[in-house]
Amino acid sequence: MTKLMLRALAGETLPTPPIWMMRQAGRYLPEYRATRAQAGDFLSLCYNPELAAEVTLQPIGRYGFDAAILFADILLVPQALGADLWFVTGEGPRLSTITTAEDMQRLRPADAIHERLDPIYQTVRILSRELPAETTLIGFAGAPWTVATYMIAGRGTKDQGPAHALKDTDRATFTALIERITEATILYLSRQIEAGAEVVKLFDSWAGSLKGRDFDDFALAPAKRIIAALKERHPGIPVIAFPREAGDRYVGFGAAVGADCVALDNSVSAEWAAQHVQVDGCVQGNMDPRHMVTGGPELVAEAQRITRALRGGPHVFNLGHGITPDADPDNVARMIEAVRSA
Ligand code: 1CP
Repeated sequence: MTKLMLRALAGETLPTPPIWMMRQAGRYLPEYRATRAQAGDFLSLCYNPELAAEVTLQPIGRYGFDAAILFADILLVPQALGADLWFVTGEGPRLSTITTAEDMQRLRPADAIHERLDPIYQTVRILSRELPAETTLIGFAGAPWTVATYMIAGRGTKDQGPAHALKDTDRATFTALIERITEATILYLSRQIEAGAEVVKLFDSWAGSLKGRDFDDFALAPAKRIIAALKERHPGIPVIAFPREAGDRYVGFGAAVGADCVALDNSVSAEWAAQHVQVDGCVQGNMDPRHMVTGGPELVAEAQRITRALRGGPHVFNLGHGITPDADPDNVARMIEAVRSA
């Protein structure tokens, strides 16, 4: 019996969709906070295979999700390429910046990443051994544009201004950076697959700020190249692409990049997605994560509305973005119950 998640990704229309949740291992869970404290800090947790596997398994044990996502971060790739990375409590990530050709020259070659990322592959190996038989293991990486926005600005930004500025004023440096991240991402995801990841997801969290040709060149083209390379090395590996806030560019995106599933953020309606995106294949999403904070009858109604709207084709139930630290863990159980009884 094939796992529910893999059946949906293969294009099967199911009576009940598989369910998992972005950031399902995270600060809203007391057991996550305890393990993170034991590790010392967030990055130490990412690089500790036993503890990273433990936090990945926590939401599976508590809720019985259909998929587990490797506990790591998209910013480990920049660090493996030689950028400095640290987290400021209450603020978020900080990195040394890449804004000139000289900065680019100081980065390490793509194939040097494994040295630093080896503990991540070890986490995947532990998980592929320890996950329940019905649970699918998802590996992931950031898409090149999103990773580049952090490497150029040295932090998270509202409008990705510094990355747009480099793109528009020093195209050669910008495209060299996109190229380096693309190569590193292919190598990184290949190793995750070899270690036991059964699906990989590409997070392009800031795809929505790319417009027109920029979207084609820096969201679509790199995703297409990464997916083609992964499928050549690992025939049949399912890939989920998440061009967050792509809006009308969601239409045709999955087919254009060769993804098996397109993850939807909550700025598009499930009804619209059923008509315009799911016609091409599996979609994932897309409940607003704020319902995990507010709960109540609205949570149940929303989970059931989305499930029903996407019931006519292959669907993986998820949120439109990560669950937030202020969410109530009981609301997660209510969401799962609502989806499974819709
Ligand atoms: O304090 C803490 O414990 C850290 C909070 C945290 C967590 C739980 C960060 C810092 N990263 C993670 C884990 C993480 N990040 C996962 C693990 C698996 C899971 O989902 O359970 C994944 C898939 C990510 C992916 C990620 N990291 C993205 C893409 C998805 C998205 O949320 O849009 C991005 C943009 C990041 C960068 C990042 N890492 C952490 C934070 C707070 C951020 C966002 C920074 C910002 O833009 O301000």
